[in-house]
Amino acid sequence: RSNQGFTVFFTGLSGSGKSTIANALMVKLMEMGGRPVTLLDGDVVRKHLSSELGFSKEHRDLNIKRIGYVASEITKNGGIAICAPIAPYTATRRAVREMIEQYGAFTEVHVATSLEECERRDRKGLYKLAREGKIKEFTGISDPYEEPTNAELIVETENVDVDNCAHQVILKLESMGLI
Ligand code: GGZ
Repeated sequence: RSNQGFTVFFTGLSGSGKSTIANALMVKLMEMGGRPVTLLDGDVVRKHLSSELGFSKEHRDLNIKRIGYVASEITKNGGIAICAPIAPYTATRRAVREMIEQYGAFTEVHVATSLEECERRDRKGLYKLAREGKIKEFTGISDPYEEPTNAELIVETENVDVDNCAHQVILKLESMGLI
């Protein structure tokens, strides 16, 4: 198996299941041993790396570029980076891809839970607040989400459990010769 570093970059709406799948993937990759695995989850990054940022296009882009930079350093050093932000803009995702592909592989995973389903679940009550106008610039409601067209993998979460979604990523990484 190869020793090159790589990044798995999840993108999808708030509440799509990115964090949950990313966590399950992290556990599976850690169990395999070998390279260190670093999870850069949206919430954690916003707390520790992007605490001054809001949700304007400029701030989202800066947030994603910071995540991309950290992931590129991990990838360069032979590690595994798992990123799980919304990353709503195609051009920004492409910029991160280009930064990381200088050093290793980049696998974009679209967690393609529909807006209807995310809003139906509304795990944190944010969609309700967004509909009421109490959260501005909310992705999918009052702010854009540009659907990926070149993701290495699209996972559906509506009839598939978390473990199965994470396993699909593992299979993709195996087929790419990365693990
Ligand atoms: C989108 C928002 C917003 C707005 C707060 N729009 O479900 P969550 O709570 O835990 O995940 C969302 C998270 C999005 O942060 P990211 O860093 O992933 O976004 S981006 O990639 O666009 O930089 C949500 C919460 O922050 N949240 N306000 N207006 N999500």
